[in-house]
Amino acid sequence: MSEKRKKDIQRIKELESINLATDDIRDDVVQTKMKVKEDNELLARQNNEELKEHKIKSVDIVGAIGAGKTALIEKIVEILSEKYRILVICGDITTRLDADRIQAHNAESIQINTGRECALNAYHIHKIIENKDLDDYDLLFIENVGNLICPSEFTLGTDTRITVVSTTEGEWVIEKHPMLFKMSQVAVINKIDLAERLGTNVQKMLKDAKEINPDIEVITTSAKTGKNIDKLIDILEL
Ligand SMILES: Nc1nc2c(ncn2[C@@H]2O[C@H](COP(=O)(O)OP(=O)(O)OP(=O)(O)O)[C@@H](O)[C@H]2O)c(=O)[nH]1
Ligand SMILES: [Mg+2]
Repeated sequence: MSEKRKKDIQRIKELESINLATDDIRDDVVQTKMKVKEDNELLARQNNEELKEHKIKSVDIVGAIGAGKTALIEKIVEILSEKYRILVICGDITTRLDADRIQAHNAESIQINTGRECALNAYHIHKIIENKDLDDYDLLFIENVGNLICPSEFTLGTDTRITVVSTTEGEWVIEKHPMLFKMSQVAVINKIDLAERLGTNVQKMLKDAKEINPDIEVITTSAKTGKNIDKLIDILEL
């Protein structure tokens, strides 16, 4: 085992020691978790290759509960549904609410109910794309389960990941959840229409995102008023 891997395992053991049962099984649990992550990465790469083979551009949207992920997708598909054949996959613990909202904007949508799982994984997406005729689509959006932590464990195989937070979550939300910003290409600070009334320090949020990931594109939007939705579409090169 390489020194780097040993260090990784030690770090995970320290971080997770409270959650893990007893010393004798701790190594096994850590190894299993790492294996699950590796397998997920492999499948995510396969998903991406398959989507690319069919010339499908793909974007997944992660973010806190209620930050406006579905509302943003509704606005985006409203604008793009004439130009692209769009498939939207929505992840939620239960219900078909988000898929139904999106379907009303002329985009085919599929709901995955994850039950007790707090994020989608590459296998969920793999199961859908292997059962679809991918020649029927140009663009895929995936809305993950509302959560700022779990989706960082699993990539899905999309070209671009967007992390969405909103002004209602307070100006510390980005600083407190760095993982998803590190692995995303775009950060959206939504509900900008409410920032003034709430007194949220949006400048701090913009600065935090850039400090965590200097390469990330950061944009403020309002899915309610439509502000900067066109700019977001430009950033996504759609
Ligand atoms: N004022 C304002 N409200 C918004 C905005 N975007 C979304 N909302 C509202 O915020 C609530 C949650 O929006 P959703 O789009 O359901 O959020 P979500 O991130 O998809 O939520 P989950 O899928 O449950 O995690 C709804 O009542 C939206 O109408 C915005 O930019 N401004
Ligand atoms: Mg939603």
